[in-house]
Amino acid sequence: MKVTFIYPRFEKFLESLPELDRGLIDHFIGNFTTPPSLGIPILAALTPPDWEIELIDDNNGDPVDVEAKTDLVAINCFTPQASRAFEIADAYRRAGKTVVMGGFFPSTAPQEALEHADAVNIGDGEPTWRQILSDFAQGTLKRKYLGGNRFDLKDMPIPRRDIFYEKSGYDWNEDLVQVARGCTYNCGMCAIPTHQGHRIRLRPIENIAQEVRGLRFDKVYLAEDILFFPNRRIRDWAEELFDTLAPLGKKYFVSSTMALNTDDAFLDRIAAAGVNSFYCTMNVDPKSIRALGGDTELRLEVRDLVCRLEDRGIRFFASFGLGRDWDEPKLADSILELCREAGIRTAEFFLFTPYPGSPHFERLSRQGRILHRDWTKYNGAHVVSRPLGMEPEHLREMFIRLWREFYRPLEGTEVVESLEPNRTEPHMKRRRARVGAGGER
Ligand code: B12
Ligand code: SF4
Repeated sequence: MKVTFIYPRFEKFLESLPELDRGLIDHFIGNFTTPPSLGIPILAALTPPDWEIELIDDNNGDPVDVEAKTDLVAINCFTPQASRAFEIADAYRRAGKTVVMGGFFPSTAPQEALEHADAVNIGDGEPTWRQILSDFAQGTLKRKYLGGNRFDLKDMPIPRRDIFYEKSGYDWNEDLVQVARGCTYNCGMCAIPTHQGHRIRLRPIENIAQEVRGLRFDKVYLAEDILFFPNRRIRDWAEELFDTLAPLGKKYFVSSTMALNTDDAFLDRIAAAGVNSFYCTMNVDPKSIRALGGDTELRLEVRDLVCRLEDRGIRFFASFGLGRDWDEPKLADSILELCREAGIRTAEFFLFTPYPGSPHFERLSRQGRILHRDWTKYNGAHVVSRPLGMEPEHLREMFIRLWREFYRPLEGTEVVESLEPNRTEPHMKRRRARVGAGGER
C-alpha cells in the first residue's frame, strides 16, 4: 500500500507585500520560508514499514499528479494552506482517490474540511494515524478520528525530517523541534489551546535531547511560547532542559511573549545553552499592551530585557500585531517609539488575523465582522476582518508604514547577519553589506 502526503502551498508573508523593499527585510529577518511543520514528518515516522511513503511538497513546486498510482492521500494544513488543500483534495477525489486531512485547520474547522475530504483527524495524530491506515486497508474508514489533546509526549516519535531534506526549494538551514503542546493562556488570535489543549504537556527532556543530537543543522527552532512561562513547574523543567541542551553545541531560536521569566540566572542559562535569538510576540500579554499604551515603567522593563539579552549575545526580535478593537491610528507611532526607547532593532509587524479555533474568530464571526473566508489570505499580511478603530484600508496603510519606517533608518548601513545577535562586540558577527539594493540572500 502507498500513502501520499501533501504539504499544500501557502502564500508567504512577503509575497503578499509587493510594496515593501524585499531586500532590506529579507536581509534582517529572512524570507519566512523557515522549516515546514512537523505534522507530516511525525506521521511518516509512525507509518508501518509495509506502507510505501511519498511526499508531494507543493511549496517546493512538486507536481501534483492526481492520476499517479497511490492508495491514500494524507493532507496536512494550517489555515493559510486550507484553500489550496481543498483544491488538491477535490482533484484527487474526482480522480477516485481517498483523502484524509489533519493539522490545525481540519482540527479547528472539521466540518468545512469534511466537505473536501473522506476523513478528518481532529487533534493529535499519534493516537489515530495507524488506526486510519488500518481502517482504510480494511475498507472501514470513518469520517472523523478524534486524536484529542491528551497524548503523552513521552511516546512522541522522532519526526522523519529527512523526507523534507531532499527538497531543494527551501533556503532554510535550521531544524524545528517540538518541546511541548498546549497552552494555559488564551490569547485572542491563537488556536493552540483549542487544538492542543489548555493543559501544558511537557516532553521529557531526554527525548528532546536525543532528537536534538540527531539533527542535521546547527540552528534549532524551539517554537513553544510556554518555554519562558514564569510558574514553578515550567521554570524547573526549562532550567533542566537548557542545562541538558548546553553541551550539544547548537544555536537556538526561541519564542515567547513578555509574560516571561526574566531572572538573570535563567537568562545566563539560556545563553550558555546556545540561545541566540529571542522572538517575542508583543501585545498579546498585559505587560506589552501597557508598554505600548505608554506605561513608562513597563517601557523601561522592555528596554532592560532587550539590553540584558543582548549583553548575553541574544538578539531580541519583536513581533507586533495590528488591528485589535482598541487599536487607533496612533498605534504605529507608539510602536516606533517603544522600539526606539527600548533599543529594539529587529522587528516584524503582522495584522491580527482571526484563525478558526481562536477566541478572536468566534467573536468576530458572531459580530459579522469576518470580511471573507479565502483562507489563502489568512497569513497575517491581509486585512480579513473589519477593524473597529479605522477603515480596513487605513489599517493596511498603517501596517505598510510601520514596516517601512522601522527599517528605513537601517537602509544603506552596515547590518548584522540575520539570525545572529546584534550588539556587544564579542558575540557580534558583522558583515559589511549595503541593504536596500536587492539584499544579499
Ligand atoms: C513551524 C511553524 C510555522 C512554519 C511552517 C508553517 C506550517 N505549515 O505549520 C512557518 C514559519 C512557515 C510558519 C509561518 C506562519 N505561521 Co506558523 N507555526 C509554526 C509552529 C511554530 C509549529 C508548527 C508545527 O510543526 N507544529 C507541530 C505539528 C506536529 O502539529 P500539527 O501540524 O498540528 O500536527 C499534529 C496533528 O495536527 C496531526 N496531523 C497533522 N497533519 C495531519 C494530517 C493527517 C492526515 C492526520 C491524520 C493527522 C495530522 O498529527 C500531528 C502530530 O500530533 C506553530 C505553533 C505550534 N506550536 O504548533 C505555528 C502556527 C502553526 N503558525 C501559525 C501562524 C498564524 C503562522 C503565520 C500565518 C502568521 C504568523 N504571524 O506567524 C505565518 C505565516 C507566514 C507566511 N505565510 O509566510 C499559527 C496557526 C494558526 C492556524 N490556526 O492556522 C500557529 C499555530 C501559531 C500560533 N500560536 O497561532 N509557521
Ligand atoms: S499566543 Fe502563545 S501564549 Fe498565547 S495562547 Fe498561544 S501559545 Fe499561549
